[in-house]
Formats: sequence, C-alpha cells, structure tokens
Amino acid sequence: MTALIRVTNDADVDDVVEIIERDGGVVVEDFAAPDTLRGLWDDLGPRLDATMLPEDQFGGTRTKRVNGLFGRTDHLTPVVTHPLYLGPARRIMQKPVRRWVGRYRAEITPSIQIGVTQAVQIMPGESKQPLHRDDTLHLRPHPGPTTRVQLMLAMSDFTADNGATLVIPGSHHWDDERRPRLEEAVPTEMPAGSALVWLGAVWHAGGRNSTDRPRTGLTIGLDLGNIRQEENQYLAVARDKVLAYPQEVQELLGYDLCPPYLGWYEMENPSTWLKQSADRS
Ligand SMILES: O=C(O)CCC(=O)C(=O)O
Ligand SMILES: [Fe+2]
Repeated sequence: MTALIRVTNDADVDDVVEIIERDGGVVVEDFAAPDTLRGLWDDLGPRLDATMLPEDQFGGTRTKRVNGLFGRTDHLTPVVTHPLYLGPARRIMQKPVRRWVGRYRAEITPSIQIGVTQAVQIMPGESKQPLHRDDTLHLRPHPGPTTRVQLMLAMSDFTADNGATLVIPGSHHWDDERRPRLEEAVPTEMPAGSALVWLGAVWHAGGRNSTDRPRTGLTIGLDLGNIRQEENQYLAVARDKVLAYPQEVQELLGYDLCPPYLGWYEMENPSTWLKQSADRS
C-alpha cells in the first residue's frame, strides 16, 4: 500500500475533500503554527508527564492519554477551525437532506460537533494497537455516510518506528465483513506540526514504539451533530472556559442546535442560554 497523499497547508479545500473521500485521509504539512505547537506543549506536556500508565489493553499499557483538551489549553481554536480540517469536515458531513414537513419539502442540514479530544503519548516499548475504526462507536453500517472526521496533530515527529499512526488507505469503502490485515496498513510519517485528517471509517491503529523516546499526538474527532459525543464536552469543559471561546468553537463544543431541532434547552438554541449565562456572570 502506498502512504497517504501530503498537501501543503494552503491547499484548496475542494482538492483536499476529493482526496479524503477517495483515500480516506490526507496529511496536511505544517498544519499548526510553531507558536500553537509550543502553547500546546506548555499546557499539555506537564499533564502528560504526570499521567500514569493505564491498565487498559485496547488503549495500550504504555500509552498515556489526556482528555478534555478544550478545558486544559487555550491553543486549540486555530487547530479545530483550521480551514483544512473544519472545512473538509463540514463539507463531508453537513450534507443537506430533504424531508416533508406538512406541505413543505424542507432542506435540513445537520450540524457537526466535537466528539472527542485526546493527547496520545505512545511510550517506548508500546506495541501496536489493534486495527479499528473509530466510528465503530456510532454503530452505523459501512460503507455509509461519514459520521466522524478526525485529526491527529503530530506534537512530536511521527516515524515508522516510534508509533506513527498506521492507516489502511481506502478502507472506509469496505463493508463490515472485510477484516483488515496488518500488511495493508501504512505508517503515517510526518514531522511535528503536521497533521493527519482522516475519516472515522478508516481502519487504523497507533503503531509500535521501538525507539527510546515518546511519540506524542493530539487527536480531535468532529462528529455529525445528531450523534452522541464520545467524550461528554458539557462535563469536560467548564462553563467559564466555554465562554472564553469564539462562538464557532462554542457551537462545536455542543452549544448549538442540530437542525431541525435536536439539543434544545427550554425550547431554545443552547447558544442563547450560553449568551444569557455570560451576561449574568
Ligand atoms: O495514537 C495513534 O496514533 C492512534 C490512536 C487511536 O487510533 C485510538 O486510540 O483510537
Ligand atoms: Fe483510533
């Protein structure tokens, strides 16, 4: 298998969408600005250092994970709103559907939301994770409409021998019967600051780290707005932190309606309530 295509960070969104829909993913070079990467390390590095290794088997026994990232760092706005992440995520998932409502044929476009955030630090000696599809959580049949567009930002260099994410290009087209084989997977090698943008239906795994240094990545899942968040953002991000984000990020954190009417509070868009709570504080 050949590795995923690489694009520069000013590539055309249409081209990137076409690549992702065909291959299942793409690598965006120099995705995060050096200041952003430094800020992420300043905020998350000490937390990773203090994190114990888990007993978990699926997630690995030598892999550290730090969650709730929008509450733990202020440096994620340019990451989640990056035109080559949010742009393709919107284009791929926010497809309008037409439904009769009384005598009208309504065109309804779903929202998208942040479904999971995690820093993943694969320590020396960790073995390969089992191949999986992250959208298995959603229990939708494959192939089918995309319910997750995911990001893996390399916070350190990703190499074939330090645990670079293994990806099977094109595997989002497979049905639910076909079993993935390790020989089909290719490591997503990329320098720190670059990012892998891939679909939730693509078979992948964290790789084996046979070096003597950790491999650190930061992942975000953007999900269709009518699916339950994997990581509960309402609990993960304290309200004062939510209020400090620009409106677009607040909406992505879940303070928004998924049209026509999912997620209301007192029959209003939760963003209305969030604004009122900002006025009161
Ligand atoms: O760390 C990685 O490269 C991938 C991790 C992963 O796929 C997961 O934990 O679901
Ligand atoms: Fe995964």
